[in-house]
Amino acid sequence: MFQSYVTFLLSYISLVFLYSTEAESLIEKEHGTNPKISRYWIQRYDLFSKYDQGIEMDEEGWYSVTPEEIAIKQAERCRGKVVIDCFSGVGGNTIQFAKVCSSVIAIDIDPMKIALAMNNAKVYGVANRIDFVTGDFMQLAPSLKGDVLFLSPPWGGPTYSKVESYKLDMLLPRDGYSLFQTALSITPNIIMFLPKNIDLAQLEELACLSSPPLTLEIEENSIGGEIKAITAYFSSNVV
Ligand code: MGP
Ligand code: SAH
Repeated sequence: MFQSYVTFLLSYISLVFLYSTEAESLIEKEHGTNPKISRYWIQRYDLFSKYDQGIEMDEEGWYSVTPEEIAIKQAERCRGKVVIDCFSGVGGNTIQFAKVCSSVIAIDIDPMKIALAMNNAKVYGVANRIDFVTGDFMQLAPSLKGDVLFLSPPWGGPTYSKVESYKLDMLLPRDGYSLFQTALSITPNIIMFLPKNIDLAQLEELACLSSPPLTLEIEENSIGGEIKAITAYFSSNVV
């Protein structure tokens, strides 16, 4: 009796094991061969070190998420503050803010992104430290209050790097000037995550939209020696 129970248990465990390895290799095959995803999937542990613990992505999430090492650095600058992540995506930045900030509001217009960000925040054990909001940042802005605004808007897809000099009016859902003016109505402490080919002179113009001009610090973000993006820190000296 005991022997047949053990045999049954062993067969059940091997079936579950076989099924899960098969499921994993199916996902690996799907992501590894999908031309839109494979180049990001190869970098999955740079994006989320806990990728294997249940991280979920969609296509836009794959090409937009802030690599973890960069998100940690950006979050460190906001330690102890109330941060609004205005374009949260699948949560690359939101999760790191939640670890060190006093509170985090994560906004995204796409309900699927909010669902993915919630799942991913659970993987990192920080979901209960985040207020998730599905909505349009531009419309929600008048009701928002926070110490720091983090803007990582859509850049128009992976083709952003085809132009020599990326202009602020190429950002979505509105041009960078309108986005920045809206952000300024909430706080002067604004962080923008932008393409590596952004026109730096235009960022100086943004700083001058405030009087006196905001201080502006530009940070080049690299992973393994390769420049990935640029972070612009605007502030009236609070950040
Ligand atoms: P990339 O240049 O598309 O990727 O984006 P990669 O792997 O550097 O390509 P390579 O083949 O040139 O090596 C670089 C980083 O920019 C990504 O990891 C994202 O963090 C960020 N990023 C890219 N896009 C298209 C967006 C976007 O639309 N919005 C935001 N917020 N970030 C983006
Ligand atoms: N920083 C994020 C990636 C953001 S990608 C991360 O690390 O995961 C940009 C996000 O902006 C997308 O998820 C898109 O759905 C969202 N978005 C686009 N228009 C928006 C709007 N008007 N208001 C709020 N979110 C918007």
